[in-house]
Amino acid sequence: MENQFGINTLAIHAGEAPDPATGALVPPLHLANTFFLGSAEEGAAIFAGEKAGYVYSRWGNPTVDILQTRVAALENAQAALATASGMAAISTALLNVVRAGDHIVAAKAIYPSTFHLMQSELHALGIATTFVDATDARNIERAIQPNTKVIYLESPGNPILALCDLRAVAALAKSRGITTICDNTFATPINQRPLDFGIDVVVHSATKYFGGHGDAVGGVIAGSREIIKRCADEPLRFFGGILAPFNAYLILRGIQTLPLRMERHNANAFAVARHLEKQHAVKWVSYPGLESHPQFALAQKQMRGFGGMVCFELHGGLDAGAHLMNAVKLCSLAVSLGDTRTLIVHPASTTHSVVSRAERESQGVTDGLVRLSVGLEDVDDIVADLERGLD
Ligand code: LCS
Repeated sequence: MENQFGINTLAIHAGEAPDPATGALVPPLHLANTFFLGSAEEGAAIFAGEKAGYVYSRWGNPTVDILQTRVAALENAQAALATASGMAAISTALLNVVRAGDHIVAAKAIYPSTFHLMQSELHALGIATTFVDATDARNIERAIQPNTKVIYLESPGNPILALCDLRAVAALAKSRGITTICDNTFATPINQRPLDFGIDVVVHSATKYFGGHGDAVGGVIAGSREIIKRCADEPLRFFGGILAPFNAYLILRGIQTLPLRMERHNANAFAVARHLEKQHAVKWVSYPGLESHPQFALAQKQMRGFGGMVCFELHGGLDAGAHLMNAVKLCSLAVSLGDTRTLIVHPASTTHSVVSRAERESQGVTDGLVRLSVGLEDVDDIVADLERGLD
């Protein structure tokens, strides 16, 4: 199907067929934990891998399978694997490759829980990480050690929207036999497809744009058949971070409108970013579609749209950030992103409060930084709400 249809069609149809039992066009929600094996002989054949069949929902579920096929089609991947959350996708993708004694090179301007996972949890398992400014591939190259097994990227990165040159990093990693993993949550496959640039594995928090309505936590890994099979058969099956079928159903429902929603997210965020650039209270704005973005040229090269995330620095630091959070009415003061509604957050006091001040500032997360997940409302209403706060 991937080769025949455009991305709008795939978002609606990939992985689906009318239910053979009923003809229902909406994918059935299979809640069964366990599946009838038929007979001792059929059961043995399924267990031996000689016959296809579901056994137990932690090993595979028909509703979850539809989501996996759909995301694989959107990311131009051979296969995909759904997980309980974005963090489950990231930890599964990493633990699929790294063992005690191995080393990771990671972009430093990334989602703080991912940073923590590597810096603390994986560190405790004997897996070391060097964090670098990944906006320059040469910094990644310099950090590679003989035991480096993974290069981990997030582009655009959370929250300051720094980009990584996906093609350059993929080429560098391939020449050294290192696996590349890229978190594509902010861009979505509508705006960027890392595998097309040679990246090995894409991870997503499906909690965000995929679901799109703020009502289902989930994650997805996409990559080669071989990598995905290993993730499914080993870390996911035994650490157990699988996606619940109901959340798969909700995320599948969300993905049908992903291309349409991303068009509006892209347009609204662009307009808000341009508007913010003209405000006296704003020191700078980061949005990959603005000419003022330090990697504007790279954004033009590897992104088809620039996404719904905008961040900006207020002149007044912490106090100005707090004032804006309290003054806005339409924008909801809340973490997360990718919802239909506009969400606003002040990272220094929330998402990044777990990161030390020095680390936070080295990632560009200063006291006056504000992050917006621009929603699908009328853009004039979003702008008017922000103006009220900035006044
Ligand atoms: N990757 C990125 C880029 C994220 O922004 C997040 C969550 C995750 C992975 C983890 O996904 P989850 O396990 O929550 O599904 N980002 C959040 C944020 O910026 N605020 O709240 C959550």
